[in-house]
Amino acid sequence: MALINAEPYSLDLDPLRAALIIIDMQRDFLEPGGFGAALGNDVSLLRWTIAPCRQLLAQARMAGLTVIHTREGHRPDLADLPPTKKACGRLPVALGDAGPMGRILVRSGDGHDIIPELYPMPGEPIIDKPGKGAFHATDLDALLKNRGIAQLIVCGVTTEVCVHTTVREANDRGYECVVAADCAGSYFPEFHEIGLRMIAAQGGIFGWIAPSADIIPALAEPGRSGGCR
Ligand code: C5J
Repeated sequence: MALINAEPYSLDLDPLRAALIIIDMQRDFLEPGGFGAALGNDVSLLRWTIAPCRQLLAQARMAGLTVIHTREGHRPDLADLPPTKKACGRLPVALGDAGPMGRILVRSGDGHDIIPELYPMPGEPIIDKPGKGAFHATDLDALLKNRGIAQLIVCGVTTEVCVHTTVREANDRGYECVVAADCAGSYFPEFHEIGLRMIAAQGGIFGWIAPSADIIPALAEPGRSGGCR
């Protein structure tokens, strides 16, 4: 066990029972010319998370942690896309339509895939999720339980949407979550800040927050040999 200097108080991390989960670092959300940018968002507000995420990912891999990636997206026949989600926002281009990088948030288009900087290594599970939360309509819970994982280090985009929903779902299922604050981001900086504060408020109502620099030393727990699980 290793203590992470976190808010609202230190978290005892057991790297043998912890996983890193990277939420929706997909080209359509992060790349100039993708769906997010086409909607008028400033993707640079998400892109500053890439470097710290890469560092956290590299250290988690070196420490032999389970690393899980998620992608938000739908079946090509859109059978899992609720009409309410398709209609949401009355956007000029809707989910499932042809977008700048293939069909928007459909599990085939280039935009749906994970950015090259954080691309999964062979053997790292990818959870394709139709919703905001990574537990909804996926096998994530089974995967974690079968590996004996009880603690999640969470990063990705966006803080107040898919990161938040996943942390809330995980909390309800009994997982301890720490969000790596500098490895999560939002198109709305104020939502990022408030989103983090909401997690740690009220004695850590949904979990913990900590900078990645305070999480990384806990991964390299003395005596841990590393290697893939
Ligand atoms: C959104 C996400 N914002 N990954 N998705 O629709 O947060």
